[in-house]
Amino acid sequence: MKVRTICPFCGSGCGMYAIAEEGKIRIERRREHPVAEGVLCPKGTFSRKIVYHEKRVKKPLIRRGSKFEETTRKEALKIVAERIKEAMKDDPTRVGFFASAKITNEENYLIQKLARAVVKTNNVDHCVRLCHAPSAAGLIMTVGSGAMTNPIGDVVNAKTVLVAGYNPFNTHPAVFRRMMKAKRNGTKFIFIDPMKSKSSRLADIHLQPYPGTDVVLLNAMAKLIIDQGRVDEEFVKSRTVGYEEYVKGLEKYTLDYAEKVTGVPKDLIYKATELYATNKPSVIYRGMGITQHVSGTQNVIALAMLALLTGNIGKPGTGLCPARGQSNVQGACDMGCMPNMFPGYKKVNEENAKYYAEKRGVDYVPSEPGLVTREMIDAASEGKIDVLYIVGENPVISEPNNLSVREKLEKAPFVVVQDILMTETAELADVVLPAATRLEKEGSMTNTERRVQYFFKALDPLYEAKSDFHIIVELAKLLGADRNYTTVGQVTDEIANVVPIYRGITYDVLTKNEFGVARPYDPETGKSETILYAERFKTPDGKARFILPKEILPEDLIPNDEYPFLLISFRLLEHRNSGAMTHIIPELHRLSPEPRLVMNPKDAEKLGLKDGQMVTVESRRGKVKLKLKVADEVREGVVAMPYHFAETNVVVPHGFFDEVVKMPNFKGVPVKVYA
Ligand SMILES: Nc1nc2c(c(=O)[nH]1)N[C@H]1C(S)=C(S)[C@@H](COP(=O)(O)OP(=O)(O)OC[C@H]3O[C@@H](n4cnc5c(=O)[nH]c(N)nc54)[C@H](O)[C@@H]3O)O[C@H]1N2
Ligand SMILES: Nc1nc2c(c(=O)[nH]1)N[C@H]1C(S)=C(S)[C@@H](COP(=O)(O)OP(=O)(O)OC[C@H]3O[C@@H](n4cnc5c(=O)[nH]c(N)nc54)[C@H](O)[C@@H]3O)O[C@H]1N2
Ligand code: SF4
Ligand SMILES: [Mo]
Repeated sequence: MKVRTICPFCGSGCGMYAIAEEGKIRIERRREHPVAEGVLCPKGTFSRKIVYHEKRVKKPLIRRGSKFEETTRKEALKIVAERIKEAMKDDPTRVGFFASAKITNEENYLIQKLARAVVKTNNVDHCVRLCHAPSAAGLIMTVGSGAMTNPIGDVVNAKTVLVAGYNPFNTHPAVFRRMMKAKRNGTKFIFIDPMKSKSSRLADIHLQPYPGTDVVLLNAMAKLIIDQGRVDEEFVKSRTVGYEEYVKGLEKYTLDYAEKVTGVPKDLIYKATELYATNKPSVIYRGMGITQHVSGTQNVIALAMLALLTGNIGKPGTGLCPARGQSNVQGACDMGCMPNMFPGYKKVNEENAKYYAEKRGVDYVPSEPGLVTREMIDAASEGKIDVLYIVGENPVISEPNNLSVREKLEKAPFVVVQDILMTETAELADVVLPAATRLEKEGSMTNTERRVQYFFKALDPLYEAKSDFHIIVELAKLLGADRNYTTVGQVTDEIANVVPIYRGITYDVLTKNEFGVARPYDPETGKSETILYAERFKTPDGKARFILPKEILPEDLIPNDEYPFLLISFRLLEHRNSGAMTHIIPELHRLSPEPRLVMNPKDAEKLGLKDGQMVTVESRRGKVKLKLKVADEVREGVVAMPYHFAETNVVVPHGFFDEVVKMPNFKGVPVKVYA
């Protein structure tokens, strides 16, 4: 049967067809699909190989000593339910859930509903904590809501595109394709990235700051816009508040200061600022180079300030575009899989807790924020969490100082992993529940441009796998909840009813619109708000906020004589995140089978190191040995490793966080390198 599905990898949300044949899957392109446009990158095409892979978790497993034993799902879920009940009796916050950016809106909605309405804890989070949590927080503070303002196709309407800490050639090929189209039409590009990449070949101006210094660079750009009288005064007056205070705070950000801190020549900063502020409309795209820092939220705010100063928001070709990483990270956030947010970004507090309790027909849901991912892992190892339930995440690779995550999960009293594959994290679990892959289930997902799309099942789950939907519903019933869903669509409709930003996005609407609809959607007119903030911001008074971004650089994150380089991580086209889903696909794995350290030729020469030799890279927290690649892809003073190997997060220390959202400082780690 040929069905419409969505690629399971990045947040572009390319539509494709899947055809299940005897023991094989075929993927076909969808020429008419507005995101994919009939093109799929290699990961999309090879995603079919996961379904029949030998690394699939085939049966429920239960730990007996150092080994796993196969069991039935009934037995496994009974044990899990008993452990949860025991923990709940004592204190519901002794249970914690990792939801997942790889699963559907319905599944994420049900996980947080299970946590909040049944178990009664707000301990629910997911990989957004390692990804775009600062984007949501920073944008909510400034413009009132946290998603991309303009659709990806709108980039062709921009005259200038500012790309900060983002490499879409590798990470969102569907976005990059549109940027190339814009380039061919004469659009100018500014890149802010310490690395050169296939993406930055688009750059007319490329600023290569020291990692972690973006706030200083961006504040200097803002000051220059003001000093040169290039502020859109009408916009600032009618649509914003806090301008005067903000301007006062910018005094110290001269071009000289910015050059000194960031290492970017001041004439380049000048030219880039001039281009962004005058060659309008201008849009800003950004990624992990902006968010994965102790100053992640501040970086997000600093970029938003440029858009507010120049009125580059609320119109075609403008906007603030945090390109969301995983296929449904936007949806997992929208559904409230965060410890401090109910669905629809309603803050966890008394008032909103009452609203959700009423909507869910329960006596109460907790009004105290819960723990973030890493805090749950720590709490489990310290005996403060009894049951840690991890759905579709691989923290043993993806969290900083991942060797300590391994130790902590080994110490944790009871860990459940619900995954499609036997990952490094699943290996440490007490119970492993086999989940169905994307092609074995249905549901809705929300891509980076807020497009909510419904996809269908190409084949029944193999082995004893069940969809995450099915498993979570079964578990909730065992915990005494009333969950009489017979179809996924019933939950889609519940979301349309309960989650304000999904109002009207029912099963019926989604299945009738084969390319989905963007949220927010007006069921009366059948139209979506594809460009946000045309007239009002989503703040209570409708105005955007000027906020002075803070410069945050702890002493221990500044290079010194002992640790003279700053290490960053980046993504390869052929691999995905922890590598769980791409190292098992031979066609992808063999393109990059091992990690490498990229170093600038000048630095290599100074250290007497040669391309291809083995080197040790050592931070204050850990060291690994790997091959050296000498290339001018990276600026002097900086070294870079692809993220998709266990080695990277052995070196990245735990303990440096963004103070607003607790995002770990993945990028910009002082290290030494030696033979
Ligand atoms: N092929 C592939 N695609 C993916 C993924 C994948 O793993 N592989 N993962 C998905 C996910 S989850 C996400 S979140 C997205 C991420 O997509 P991107 O944000 O593009 O990811 P990265 O390559 O980690 O980081 C982007 C850039 O930030 C730069 N950078 C590092 N430090 C700094 C800094 O201090 N300042 C500035 N300005 N730049 C800096 C790096 O050099 C790099 O070029 O990709 C998604 N798509
Ligand atoms: N050093 C460094 N570390 C980083 C980053 C970095 O740039 N540098 N980036 C961070 C970012 S942006 C992110 S998003 C995180 C990602 O961190 P993780 O989310 O932990 O990594 P993934 O490899 O994406 O995990 C995917 C898991 O989901 C499972 N899965 C896939 N589909 C399904 C499904 O339908 N159901 C279930 N139950 N499971 C499924 C896969 O088998 C796999 O185990 O890593 C972060 N860590
Ligand atoms: S661009 Fe993203 S969604 Fe599209 S095929 Fe590639 S990985 Fe999949
Ligand atoms: Mo991500």
